[in-house]
Amino acid sequence: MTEETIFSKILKREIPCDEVYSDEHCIAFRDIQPQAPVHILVIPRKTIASLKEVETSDKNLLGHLMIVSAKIAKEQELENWRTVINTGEEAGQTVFHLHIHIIGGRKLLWPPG
Ligand code: DGP
Repeated sequence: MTEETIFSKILKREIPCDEVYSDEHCIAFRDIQPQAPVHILVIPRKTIASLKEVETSDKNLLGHLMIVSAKIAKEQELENWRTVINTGEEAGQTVFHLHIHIIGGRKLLWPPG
C-alpha cells in the first residue's frame, strides 16, 4: 500500500495549491512556507517516497523533473537558483513524496545548514 501524503492529496486536487506548471508527468506549485522570494516544488505524478526509492526505470522521469525545474526557474526570471532534494528526515525531508525545491530570488549561502 502506498502512503498518502499532503502532495498526493494536492495531485488528486483534494487540497489546493498555487500551481505554476503541470504536464502528464509532474506538477509544480509554490511552497507554502517559502524560504526565498521564489520557492517552488516540482513533484512527479508517480508516487515515489524519496530518492532512496528511485529505480533505473525512473531515469527518464528524473531527467524530465530536472529539465522542468530549469524551465520554471527561467520562467520566473531567475538568474541564479538552487535545486534541492532533501532525502530522509535528518536531511530535512518532511513530505515523503519526491520533490525538487527551486529556491531563488535572493543570495543563497553555502554550505546549507
Ligand atoms: P521537505 O522539507 O524537503 O520535505 O519539503 C517539503 C516542503 O513542502 C516544505 O518546504 C513545505 C512544503 N509544504 C508542506 N505542506 C504543503 C502544502 O500543503 N502546500 C504547499 N504548497 N507546500 C507544502
